[in-house]
Amino acid sequence: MECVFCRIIAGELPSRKVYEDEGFVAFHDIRPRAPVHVLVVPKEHIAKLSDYPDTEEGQRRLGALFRTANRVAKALGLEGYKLQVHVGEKGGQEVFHVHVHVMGAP
Ligand code: DGP
Repeated sequence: MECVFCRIIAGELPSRKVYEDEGFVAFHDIRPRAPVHVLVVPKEHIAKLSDYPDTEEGQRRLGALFRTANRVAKALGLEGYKLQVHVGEKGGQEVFHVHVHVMGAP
């Protein structure tokens, strides 16, 4: 397995996990840019946000990603926060497994 986030999800690499359910996991970013900076990651491997199919099913999965990001922010006690997604190399994406950055201060 080459994808670093798939390896974290599989438990092959360590992470500071803050949330997990059947479809998603959230863990602290290794290079935090805010007092609280976690990544919300779907367990399914999908390389980038723009790869979600433009179908009802694709939109449901995309919606679930953002609903989970809100749930994680709430669980971390963040009243206000920033959600960030880098899409593609030219969008600053480094890890090609979809993830939402959740950044804020408790
Ligand atoms: P980006 O692809 O640019 O949206 O950001 C990827 C983020 O993932 C970056 O902020 C650093 C973080 N990251 C990269 N590798 C690891 C890792 O092995 N563990 C953790 N916890 N975070 C990582």
